[in-house]
Amino acid sequence: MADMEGLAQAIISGDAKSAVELTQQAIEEGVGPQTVLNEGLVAGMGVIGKRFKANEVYIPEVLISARAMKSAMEVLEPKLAAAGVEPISKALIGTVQGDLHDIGKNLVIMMLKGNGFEVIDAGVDVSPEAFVEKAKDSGVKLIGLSALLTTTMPAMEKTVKTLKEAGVDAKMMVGGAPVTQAYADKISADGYAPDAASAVDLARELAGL
Ligand code: B1M
Repeated sequence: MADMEGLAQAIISGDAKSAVELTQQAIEEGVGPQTVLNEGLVAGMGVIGKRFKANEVYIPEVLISARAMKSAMEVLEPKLAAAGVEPISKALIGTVQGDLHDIGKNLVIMMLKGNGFEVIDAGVDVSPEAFVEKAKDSGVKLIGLSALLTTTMPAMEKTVKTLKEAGVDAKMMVGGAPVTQAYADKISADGYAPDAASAVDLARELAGL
């Protein structure tokens, strides 16, 4: 029987092998990929986040959990993507310059893919100029910026400004733990989403769907 608690625990203890096995097992048993994502992977990472904040675990443990989550995500991603048929729109998403956090960004990407978007993953530590280049090359009409550090939020503002100055005609959505609606308004982004599920709703709205 699908073991979501065990999967969350595998993420917490950073056991990539079990995380992958339990993810595969759940999918084989017909558990929906979004349930596996929310009740297993995100739940486990949430616990690690709280423990990290309370100084109960440190960066190496967090990193090991993050790797376990990434491995399980590799199994889950095609299943989420398979839920979509033809891409309903195309988006470019990356973590801003100076910021290496990519778990939230990857979740947003997976959720968007699972909801029928084609997504170009720009990666992490993406400079404003690299965003401009990728946006122009791909012709996307939707760009997503993620930031997890208060110190990289200015890079988010700079990226929005640089994209606009370069004449990139795309809607820009922002997110990440320290980002707020007020900040999105301040930097003239087109929208803010607090989590991956709302990011899908926002992306649909900004894409005019
Ligand atoms: Co970092 N880190 N970290 N870290 N880390 C935080 C963010 C921190 C809050 C921890 C803390 O002190 N309590 C803190 C930031 C403090 C601040 O700025 N206010 C912090 C720090 C300080 C640092 C370092 C500076 C630590 C150091 O070296 N001294 C360093 C910086 C490295 C860098 O980026 N240059 C660092 C490093 C790391 C690791 C490498 C160890 C690892 C990252 C691994 C990886 O991403 N591959 C890591 C992790 C894992 C965390 C915590 C524990 C978890 C982050 C995470 O993945 N959360 C985090 C503490 C915490 O959050 N409690 C912390 C789970 C993820 C699903 O949530 O990313 O918020 P989140 O994404 C959500 C939403 O925000 C939203 O949807 C997602 C899903 O619902 N969302 C979007 C995200 N992007 C979006 C984009 C959108 C829309 C919604 O539209 C485009």
